[in-house]
Amino acid sequence: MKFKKLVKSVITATTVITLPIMAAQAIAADLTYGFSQIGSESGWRTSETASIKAEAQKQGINLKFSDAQQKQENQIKAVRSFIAQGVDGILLAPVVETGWDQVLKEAKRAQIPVVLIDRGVNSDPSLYLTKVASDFKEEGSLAGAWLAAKTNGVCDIVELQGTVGSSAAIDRKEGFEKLITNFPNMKIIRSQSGDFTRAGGKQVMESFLKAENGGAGICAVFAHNDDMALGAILAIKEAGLKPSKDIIVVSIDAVPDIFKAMADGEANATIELNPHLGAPAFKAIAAAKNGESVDKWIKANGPIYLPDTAAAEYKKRK
Ligand code: GZL
Repeated sequence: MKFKKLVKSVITATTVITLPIMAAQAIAADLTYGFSQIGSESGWRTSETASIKAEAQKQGINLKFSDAQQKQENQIKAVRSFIAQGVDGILLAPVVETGWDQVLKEAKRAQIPVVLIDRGVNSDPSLYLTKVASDFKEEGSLAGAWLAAKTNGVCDIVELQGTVGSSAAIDRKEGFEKLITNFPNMKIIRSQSGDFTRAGGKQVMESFLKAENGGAGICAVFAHNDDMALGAILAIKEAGLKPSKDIIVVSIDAVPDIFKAMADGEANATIELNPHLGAPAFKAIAAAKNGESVDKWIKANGPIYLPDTAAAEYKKRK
């Protein structure tokens, strides 16, 4: 009798737990979101896309995905298409900060909540539900502070900027520059966009090396993302120099390959950028639909990683 009672209570308990989960998934299953993604320009971007798609699948959300190949006009077209399809919510990773007012007004008029993913816009905050993104100024400031400590505040720096006009590039630059103004002997001697790609980082670094006497005048390269840093490392090696020794390499994203470069003694530091932005985005839309207030900025900043833990981190992340 006792065993039967135990089995019965376990079945009841499981049913009690399972039902709400099934109900939640059932509710989620009726949800359709549109996701306008920038592209696949970097390792970080592709892992962010994979993470958001996985989270949607886990929650039983139907996610309509659009890859804009880094073109704003493709993103605007995608958002308009999501509005026409009457989706329940829109995730938008805005490639640049400007030019979104009109399409965000159209989404608002259609009463479809828009969540900015990863980057920001300079539109009125009333036009979107929230922004789920890192504080890029903090990332730039952290990179600058680490470099100042590494070089005792004496360093001529070349900078590989991200996509021109993107909030990530604008704010990382601002944070880094603001920090190094505290050190009179730290200055950015050359700065140009590599568009967040490896090829772009390599090409621009090659031009910096040529312009700076083969690299003799360069103490460090600050790259707005790891992919450009990895391209720069190739250029530094092709110029016959040792990356991380002759030229210090500091960047942002914490993609697996930068950990490999650090473990191989070719890079010095990376700041983690959280790619798992799906769960907080979906939670914000659900909260808004539930009549709850949602912060205008849901931050997701990460720590700095150095060579001492790189091999272990690479093993974990590759
Ligand atoms: C920053 C993000 C940047 C990454 C790059 O949040 O927008 O875009 O740092 C990516 O890797 O291209």
